Amino acid sequence: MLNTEIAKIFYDVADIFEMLGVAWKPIAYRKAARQLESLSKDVKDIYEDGGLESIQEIPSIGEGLAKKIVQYIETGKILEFEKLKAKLPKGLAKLLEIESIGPKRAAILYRKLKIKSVEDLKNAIEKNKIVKLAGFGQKSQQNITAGLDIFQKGKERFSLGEVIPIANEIISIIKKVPGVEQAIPAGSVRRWKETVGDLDILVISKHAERVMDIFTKMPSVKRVLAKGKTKSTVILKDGLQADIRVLEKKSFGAALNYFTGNVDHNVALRRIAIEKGYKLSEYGLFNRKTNKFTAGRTEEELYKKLGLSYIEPEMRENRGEIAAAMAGKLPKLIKLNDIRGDLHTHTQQSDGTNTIEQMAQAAQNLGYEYVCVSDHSKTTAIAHGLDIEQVNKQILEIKKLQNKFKIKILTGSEVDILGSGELDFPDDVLKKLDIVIGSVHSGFKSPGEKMTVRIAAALQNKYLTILGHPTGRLVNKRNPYEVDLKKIFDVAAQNKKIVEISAHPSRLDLKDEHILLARQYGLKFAINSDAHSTEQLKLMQFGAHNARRGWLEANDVINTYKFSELKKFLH
Ligand code: DGT
Ligand code: CA
Ligand code: CA
Ligand code: ZN
Repeated sequence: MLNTEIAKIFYDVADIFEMLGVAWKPIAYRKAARQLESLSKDVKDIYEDGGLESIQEIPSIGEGLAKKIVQYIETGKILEFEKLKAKLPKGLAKLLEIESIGPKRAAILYRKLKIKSVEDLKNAIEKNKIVKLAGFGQKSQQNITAGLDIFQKGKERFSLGEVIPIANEIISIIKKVPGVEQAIPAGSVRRWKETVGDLDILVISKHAERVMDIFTKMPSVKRVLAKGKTKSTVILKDGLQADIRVLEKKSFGAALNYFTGNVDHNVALRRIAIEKGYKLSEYGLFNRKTNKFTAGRTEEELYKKLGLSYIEPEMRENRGEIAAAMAGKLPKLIKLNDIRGDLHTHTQQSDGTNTIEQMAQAAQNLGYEYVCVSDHSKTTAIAHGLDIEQVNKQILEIKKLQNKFKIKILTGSEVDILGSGELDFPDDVLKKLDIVIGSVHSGFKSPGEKMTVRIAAALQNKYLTILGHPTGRLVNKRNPYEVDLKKIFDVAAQNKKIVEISAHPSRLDLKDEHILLARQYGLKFAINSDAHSTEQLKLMQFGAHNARRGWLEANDVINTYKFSELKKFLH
């Protein structure tokens, strides 16, 4: 939708004006951006139906902004924004990607210390300069240092959410090359690891040269690092490195296994092969004495020959999966298809972009049996949280809408867990809702003990159903808040609370290791998209694969239940 694109530009413009010290414009631009995000109709349609005038009729959008929107609709660009961007030093915008540096602070750093890049920032910290700035101090410098650290680590690895669409596009290009029988991503992408170092693609084809030609000439390629007969490496325009290998059909399983990894899993497999009198390589499983090829066409036959049940890629991290496969005790992993509903979604009534009706329709189109509307509660002001009156109204609206739909629409709320551990709504409001998701949205830097007490208190609220994104971390951006997770899982289990696996690729919270830990407490999980638009409902796949990395079965996850079972469970 154009609305979200333009809103993003407006948010950026607001940031830039703020950095430049311009007074009221940032507020106006942000207000307009929020307004655009909450429109249910595409501005393009509004414009086509009613011209510039009808754009001007949108609240918070005056003539000036309306003209800019029209310019974007017609040309895909806003000239003034391009000029504005050019005014700023290039590195400055990068600073905003660092947690705990907003536009205001970036502006101060720029004006007072001439910091205009991440490099400058590093130097300033080393020279202890930020401590001395008015309004900053020791604590701020520490926070900025921590943010910088995560930012730099994040630059080395891409988030899976960025890589999957790129991988899919490359695969579809390669599959169209004449003679290609198979093309598939291997490596960390096939294991659905949350971050990716580089993309590895494996291909079966008799005409390797054709594949090499097309691969190195894709429009998305920035630089060809190596082009061989069966192997090439490129750097894509967004900085991701991609490797491709064309292989023989006969040993494709062995190669797929080798290049899927991870390395530790591979090493363990090789040891088992040796114990059994074989030699395992990317070319196949061979008899050690006679060198005779024994297996390698498929991964399944490889594992079988090694005396193991088939291990799904998401489990191949050498975290006990080999022992489990040897004992025939692997879990039967959950599949995306097992998911029957989404229990955490937002509408335009808080910070989403679509109406309840649109969200319900989209969820129904995905084949779901149920969907829960869980807008924010009032304390999350930046997300336009609902107050009590608005929640009551929303419940009635949902009841009315239900008649129009086959899909069950559950009433819910993503309620803030306040600093005190209380929930943001009184019990008599919570009581009316089908699902209450309690989430922490503030005080991320409070000491572990305090956070643990806070969340544990919330888990004791009778009406809380799900603990939302339980660690608050953001992939490549923010570490989990300090909290005693064992304690939290213990309290959750005692109080029969569900823990969430937020499927959004920027969250994936709980992360895989934490799912493995939570599992030991006998907890049940809910995998939720936390969709803020109809499109984002599709992010569920990231949650499902993340759950597989945490060894979960369908039965561990409540939104695989049929609606009747879910209802029983919730009571
Ligand atoms: P990444 O790219 O850092 O996200 O992680 P991977 O797992 O994709 O690693 P990558 O691209 O370096 O290599 C792909 C796979 O190839 C890796 O998962 C296992 C295999 N592999 C790479 N180097 C070695 C090695 O030295 N020994 C063994 N046994 N396997 C290796
Ligand atoms: Ca890789
Ligand atoms: Ca690689
Ligand atoms: Zn949410």
